[in-house]
Parts: sequence; C-alpha cells; structure tokens
Amino acid sequence: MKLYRTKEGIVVHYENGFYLLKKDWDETVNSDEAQNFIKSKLKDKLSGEDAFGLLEKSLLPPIGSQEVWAAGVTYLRSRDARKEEAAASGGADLYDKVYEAERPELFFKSLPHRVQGHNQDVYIRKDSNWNVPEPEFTLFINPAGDIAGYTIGNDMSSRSIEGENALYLPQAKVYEKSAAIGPCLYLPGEIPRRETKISMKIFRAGKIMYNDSTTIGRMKRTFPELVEYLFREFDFPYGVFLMTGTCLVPGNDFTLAENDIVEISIDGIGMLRNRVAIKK
Ligand code: DO4
Ligand code: MG
Repeated sequence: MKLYRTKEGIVVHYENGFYLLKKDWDETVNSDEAQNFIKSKLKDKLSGEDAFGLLEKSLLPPIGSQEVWAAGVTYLRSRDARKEEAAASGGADLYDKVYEAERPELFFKSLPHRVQGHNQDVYIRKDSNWNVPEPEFTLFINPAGDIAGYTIGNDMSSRSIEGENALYLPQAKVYEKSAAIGPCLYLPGEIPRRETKISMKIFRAGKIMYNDSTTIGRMKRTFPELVEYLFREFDFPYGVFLMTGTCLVPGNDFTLAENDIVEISIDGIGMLRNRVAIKK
C-alpha cells in the first residue's frame, strides 16, 4: 500500500486501484493497524486518469507534523568520503571512530515545513562550493517506536562546510529546502530485503553526470538499532522520519549546480526527483 499526500487528500494506491481518502495525514499514518484502518475507509475509487492528474498536479511531500532526523556514517562509502573531505582540517579520525562505535551518529535534519517532495526544488547553499545529494532509505516510525513505513530521502549536504570542521555539521545539513522525501509513504507490511536496491542519477542539461546504485544490505547497522537510540530520550507524538545514511557519494570532483536534476530510486517505493535551486 502506498500513500500519496495531495492537496485534495490522501491518494491510496492499493492492489492496482487508486482511492481518495479525505482524512488527516497524522491521524491516518499513526492509526492502530494503519493498513487495516486505511483499507476499511477505501470507498472513493479514482479512475486512473484522475489519480494520475492528482499525482501530477497536486502532490505534496508525505509528511504532516513529523520531524525528520538522520543517521550518518552508516555505510563504508560514507565513512571514506567524509575522511577524504576532512583530511586537510585534521578531522578524518572522527569518522573511523563513529563508524566503529556502539553509539550511532544521529542528527536533527528538518522541521516538516522545510521538507520538499517529489518534483519540488531542493537548495544548495550559496556559501558552499561543494554540494551533493545523499540518497537515503528513510523510515517512518510511529509514536510507539515501531517502523511502520518507508520512503525515499535526499539529505542535501555541503561537503565543504562539513569538511572544514565537523562542528559545522548543522550548517552543512540543516538549511531551507535541504531535505526531500517522497514520492509516497510505503506501507509494505514486511521488512525490506537486504537486496533492496537504491540508485541515484544526476542530470545536467539533459546529460547524465552520475549514475550508481547499491543495496541497503551494505549498511553497517540495523534499522532497529538506529530507532532504539533515537527513541531513548525523545517522544514523537506524531511519529518521526529517520533517514538512515547515504551509501552513494559522487566522486570528489563533483559538485551540484543550479538546475541539476537528482533522481533517487528505491525498489518497491518508486522515484524521488528534485531540481537543484539556489535561495533568492
Ligand atoms: O557525519 C556526517 C553526516 C553523515 C551523513 O549524512 C551520512 O552518512 O549520510
Ligand atoms: Mg546523510
């Protein structure tokens, strides 16, 4: 089951049909036995044409009142890229330590009103000269701490600011339109397989600049381990999104430019596409 948040209500894609559900997002995604609750409310079937029209014209990010958090250095590729960017400033060791440590790196990423959805713009910072998207398998965790669904996340990041000093992490990671999730919230009712593929393409003026993929099974940590740490000292009355770290990093000679298109795809969930823009 997939939930698409739109201006007209929630479009539910279930067993080859599309339905319009006029219900509050927070209440729906946090309802007990969410899939059964939603199934019991599916009455207004949409024609394929109407469903595609809604998804084309009025799609919103799949988020209500939830905060977005992120985990870092959960894949070897991420650890190695951070070590390279921090080498000149002497901060490289930090990343070896956090990769091996029991406690994961968790950081606050975004309030909901700053989050962008599919086909919306993401920003790169004007005071950064090295910017990348980070494609991340993203969990939706309900208030009880159970992983209830999944989506695709883009943890937009400044490598120059992060590399200069790890204490600048909030500035490298948290700014207007630095987080995108979507296109839907996927409620599969089962744990994703380790072979689940995540891929990213970056286009510039129609030309492909980056194209790579990997699988979520390469992550060093487990999803429940990340969730356990996040919930140790927090309550999330509306649930929370947790980006689980990047496994794909373009080469060190690559930086994003205005109007680049980033496409992140994950098996079973779909594709999140964002245009890169600069805040006026
Ligand atoms: O330590 C810096 C951030 C790491 C991160 O965002 C990632 O690994 O995805
Ligand atoms: Mg990240």
